[in-house]
Amino acid sequence: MTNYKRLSKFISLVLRHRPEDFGVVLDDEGFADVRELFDAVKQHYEGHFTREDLIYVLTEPDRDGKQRFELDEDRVRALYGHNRRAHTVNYEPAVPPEKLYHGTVKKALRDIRKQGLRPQERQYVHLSTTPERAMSVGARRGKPVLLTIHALEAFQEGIVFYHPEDEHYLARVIPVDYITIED
Ligand code: HQG
Repeated sequence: MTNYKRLSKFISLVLRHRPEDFGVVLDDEGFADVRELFDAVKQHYEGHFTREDLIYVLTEPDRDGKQRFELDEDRVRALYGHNRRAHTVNYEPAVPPEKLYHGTVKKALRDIRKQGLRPQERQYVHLSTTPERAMSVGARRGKPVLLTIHALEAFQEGIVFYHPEDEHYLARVIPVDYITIED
């Protein structure tokens, strides 16, 4: 793993999952103070990374093309992916496109057919704007299965969507009525 990838994973751990374990406090929109985050990095890596390294990782898309963080002057947040045990992160609602996609694996299908998509350990269900990205998300867990989400119809019937960055939409739950399983 490159050094920047290691640093990016650590920042995701702090900002999405365990801020309090590293002395970082998040506000209602998930923002932390950059100084606090840098203190956590310094302590964890014993000075191995500079502030410039941190700013680079926060601002540049990763090698997989994903923008995971948002820097706003002296504040920073993870754009998505927050753990349900972390401080709840709120977003502005957004109108989704007609279709969105979610990649999952076969063994989850039984529960998804019963319950729809649920956030599991995260705060929101993560939906992709392209089938390709959804399949690569699903492939992290095994042979991927593509779900098509009839997002605009769900929105028109009251499901609230959020759009933290270009490739993701988020929702609290996607009822099964709006899901087509492509298998
Ligand atoms: C499944 C990464 C049973 C769901 C990715 C998934 C993404 C259910 C797993 C982002 C279910 C949760 C999030 C239900 C959903 N019963 N299983 N009712 N509803 N599931 O990792 O969407 O690279 O929490 O299909 O790229 O896979 O880290 O969510 O398989 O954008 O930046 O439960 O994380 O981003 O898995 O991935 P996850 P996800 P990063």
